[in-house]
Amino acid sequence: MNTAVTVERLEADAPSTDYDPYANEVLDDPYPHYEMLRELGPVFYLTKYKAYGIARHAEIDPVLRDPATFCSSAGVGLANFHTTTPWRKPSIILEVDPPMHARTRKVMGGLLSPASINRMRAMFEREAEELVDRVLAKGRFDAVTDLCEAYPLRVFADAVGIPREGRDKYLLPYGDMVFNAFGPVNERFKACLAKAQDGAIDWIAEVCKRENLTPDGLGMQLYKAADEGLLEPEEAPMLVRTMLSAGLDTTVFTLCNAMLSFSRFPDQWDLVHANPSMSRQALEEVLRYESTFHSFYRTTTREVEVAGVRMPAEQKVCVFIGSANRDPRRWGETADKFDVTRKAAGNLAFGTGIHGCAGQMIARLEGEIVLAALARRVKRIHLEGKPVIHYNNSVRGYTSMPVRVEAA
Ligand code: OVM
Repeated sequence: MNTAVTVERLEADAPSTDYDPYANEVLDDPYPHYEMLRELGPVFYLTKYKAYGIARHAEIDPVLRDPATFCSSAGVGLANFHTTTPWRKPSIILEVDPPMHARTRKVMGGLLSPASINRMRAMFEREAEELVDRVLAKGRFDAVTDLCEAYPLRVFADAVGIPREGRDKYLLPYGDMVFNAFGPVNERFKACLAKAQDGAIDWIAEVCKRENLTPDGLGMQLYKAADEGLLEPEEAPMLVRTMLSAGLDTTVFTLCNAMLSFSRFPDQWDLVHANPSMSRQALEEVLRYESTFHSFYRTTTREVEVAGVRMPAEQKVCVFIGSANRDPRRWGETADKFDVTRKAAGNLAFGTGIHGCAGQMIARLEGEIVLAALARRVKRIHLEGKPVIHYNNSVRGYTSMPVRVEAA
């Protein structure tokens, strides 16, 4: 008789899926796919990319709050920097772990704190009014080029303090590459890198230099922090690069997602139009409902168990924050409803934990100001044709969106 005691297996293997998060058909409408991923279980394995995935809010939040186990220094894309050479020098704030991370984050966090950026409010509001004047005069326009791109290219780039010459040509293609690089080396990545190598990468390096920055902008403040010994001299241009990498395409696409959501759900625009002071809350719901940054990775530093699923060390783990923001376990049965009156706080659009978006307050300021300026003067936003999606491996937005605005 066999008397051996069977040891109960407490850990299960992750269910596998051949799902491709980067397929055009998925990017067109990822939400049904996200539901499928959440239903697979708390942790799954992406066979096509040899990476784990997490799509539920309850598991993503603690993963992002445990940088010792789920590190960023091996890159926050699919590529593992321990085995692959990244396309550019790693970021000294994004692609680093504690204790290294704290020093750069502290400087950046100070410059982008609510107190610091409040001084930009008047300039941001003035530019938004001018832009709204212009699009109202037109009546019909392309929301992407005429509004969503135009605004950050003016106000954020001015806030950083880079030259105006070259912005239109190089800033967005550079960010496009940065965000494509968080996915696989697919055709999208290769085509984008070829384009970025045709001027944008060199231009970015040039405008990050001290001599090309305005005296009172955020960029120069990074050099002043270096003068004070808070940063190494070579770290200042690297952090200007971070601002230009993370701060343009993201806010452009967030404005796109706002314009599209309010044209699709005019009853929600009615609420904001009736009460423009709702703009900040409305923007938060846009961020939840249509997360701009959809997914990125961490890398396991040890064998670890999440919700009963074991993952070995040195594994890539994709966190689908666009899915967490639609998870009915967190948001209830109305998770898929765009509702500007809901409490959207706690959404993971800006991530969370020590790497939570350093620029989130300036991003919200831009979004709030544009929405409020529109809310005061626009009664309806009509979609006048099919918006053209901008395919990218980690951010979702548009390249064109024909609209007509009805003046209040
Ligand atoms: C950076 C960087 C670039 C893109 C995104 C980001 C989401 C940071 O260069 O540090 O944060």
